[in-house]
Amino acid sequence: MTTQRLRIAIQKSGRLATETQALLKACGMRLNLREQRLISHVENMPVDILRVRDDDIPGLVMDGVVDLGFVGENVLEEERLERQSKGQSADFLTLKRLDFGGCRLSLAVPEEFDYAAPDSLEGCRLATSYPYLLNRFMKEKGVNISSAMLKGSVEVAPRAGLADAICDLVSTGATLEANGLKEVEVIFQSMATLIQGHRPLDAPLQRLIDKLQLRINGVIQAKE
Ligand code: PRT
Ligand code: ZN
Repeated sequence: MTTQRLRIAIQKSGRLATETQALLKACGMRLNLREQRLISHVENMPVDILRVRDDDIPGLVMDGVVDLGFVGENVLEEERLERQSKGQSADFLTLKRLDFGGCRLSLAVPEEFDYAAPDSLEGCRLATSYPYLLNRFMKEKGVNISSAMLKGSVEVAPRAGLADAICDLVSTGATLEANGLKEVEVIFQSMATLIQGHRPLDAPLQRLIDKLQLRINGVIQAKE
């Protein structure tokens, strides 16, 4: 009988990659991620690391393809809302909100736009990579907008005449400023988070997850 291995999805490269890898190493995993492989075996634990686009991580966890995933809450909540709207399963457990990847999903308008409240955007078109989070917010506020889905270059859409305003991730605000935009509303606060699939696992794998969770708590506490 082959021993079962825990499958963990992490971002391959990007804003979460370095800190996720550092956290796993701090938990005692010997990672060898130099090669460009999709799956890497942890040398000293029954763990396989799957390195993918961050957008794929929530679905991989929700579909039970992997057991754990490290992902931004923005991407996670957008996927959950999309699946919910399509009647697809969107279950998962949050094991730990982490201490990196912090950002906010905000509405931003051109400097000269006269913004007072969300209803200032009535009838406007907003460019975003997060249509479900945006539409949930606007629905709550009772404001009718249309959204233009852009996976990248969202911040240039108003100047390019593609949209009146945007809904995008912000951390320092430098990108907005460089594009003549001002942040007017925060609609979602995000951190990186560790999630687990909802299906029960065999006892040895669940024990490994419990151990990992304790170690992550320890690593984060030690930094505080
Ligand atoms: O290739 P892959 O699909 O995996 O990566 P990606 O390009 O989709 O994502 P990536 O690596 O850019 O971001 C991964 C996650 O990091 C996001 O989903 C968020 O959870 C988190 N995060 C934290 C951020 C930022 N901070 C951030 N600043 N994601 C994006 N940004 C963007 C922001 O939209 C702006 O365009 O970075 C730019 C700089 O931000 P400012 O405000 O500092 O100028
Ligand atoms: Zn992505």
